[in-house]
Amino acid sequence: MSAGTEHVMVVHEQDPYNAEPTPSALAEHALTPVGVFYGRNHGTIPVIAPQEWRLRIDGMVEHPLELSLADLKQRFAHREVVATLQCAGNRRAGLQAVRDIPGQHPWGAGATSTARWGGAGLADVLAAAGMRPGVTDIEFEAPDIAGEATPPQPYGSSISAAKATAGETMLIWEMNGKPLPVEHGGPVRVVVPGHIGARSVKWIERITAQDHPSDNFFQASAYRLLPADADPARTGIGDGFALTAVALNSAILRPDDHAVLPSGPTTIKGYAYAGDDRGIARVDVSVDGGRTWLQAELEEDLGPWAWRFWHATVGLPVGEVTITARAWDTTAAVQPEHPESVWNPPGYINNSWPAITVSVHDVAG
Ligand SMILES: Nc1nc2c(c(=O)[nH]1)N[C@H]1C(S)=C(S)[C@@H](COP(=O)(O)O)O[C@H]1N2
Ligand SMILES: [Mo]
Repeated sequence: MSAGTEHVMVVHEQDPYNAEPTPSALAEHALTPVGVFYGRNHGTIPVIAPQEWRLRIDGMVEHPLELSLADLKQRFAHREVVATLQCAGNRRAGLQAVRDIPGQHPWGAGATSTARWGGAGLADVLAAAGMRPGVTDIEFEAPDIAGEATPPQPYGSSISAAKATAGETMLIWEMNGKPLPVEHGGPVRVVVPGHIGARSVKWIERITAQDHPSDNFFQASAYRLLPADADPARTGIGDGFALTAVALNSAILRPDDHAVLPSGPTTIKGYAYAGDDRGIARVDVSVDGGRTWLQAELEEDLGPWAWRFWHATVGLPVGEVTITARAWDTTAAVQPEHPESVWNPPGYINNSWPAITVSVHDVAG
């Protein structure tokens, strides 16, 4: 959004603001700078003065709370987590190439970014409110109105009480060591590491402990995985299943798709990520359509909630070359080969093998 980002960001929509960095910009930093971090919004960004911001905690709790930002900072231990946010629509363009998905942004592999987040543990705040027995879900509500929802309503969602009280789930007011910018949810947002980005509710205003999932549109109707033969026009509340953990996925960020390159050794770089209790175990690269594979080198481990950058140096033959990758997670799951096999009507979770095509020229020797 800030000046100077126009060559870095691909803007899908101005308002609501939806933009992703180019693959090569994303590849530059393992901790994504704020000006490069993707933005995914369902409504107009609300501007809330930090002094006026209040968080209500209610529902099945002993002590309903109303907290200011100063209260949050004073009453709870400061914690940090390096976490990747990945939109469920990341890499949708690959599904749209299989079959049209109308009305949805054609996200590339840039609807994923990683930051160091600072704030308070949601578990600590919920403990202060005192959850009553029988709580199964924690609901989040924000003030931004999503026009695409039926009926139009404030953005919201929920996560399980177990995930909400796991140490990694946080209320965040710092991003990469600076106050959380408004476009990423400032003054305060939720960050749910390991879950799809949709659960990390920005501009959080209300947290409700309850015994059922949220009936907000973005929990009950959207961000659900429907079968490939579902008619999106006829689906409704509760169809399919709600997306929670991020599925094992990877992307090739360098070189650029359609790059023209000299023959000889070329370094391929990308990211791999798997949500919740899974880690990245290995990434492989192929330049012959998956007949043979070369193991990539995993770069720095930023912790259990962060993506893993990887690179591999391969010898490229002359001609049109397709470079493919596949990641394995710590349960030995591997990415599916074809986007056809994971196609679904709203176009979520395209975790098929990423591929780019490059034109390789002989260098006179
Ligand atoms: N209040 C609110 N929170 C929200 C959203 C939104 O539109 N409104 N979008 C969600 C989605 S779908 C994603 S992927 C992430 C994106 O966070 P970012 O814009 O900071 O990258 O925020 C989530 N939280
Ligand atoms: Mo998202």
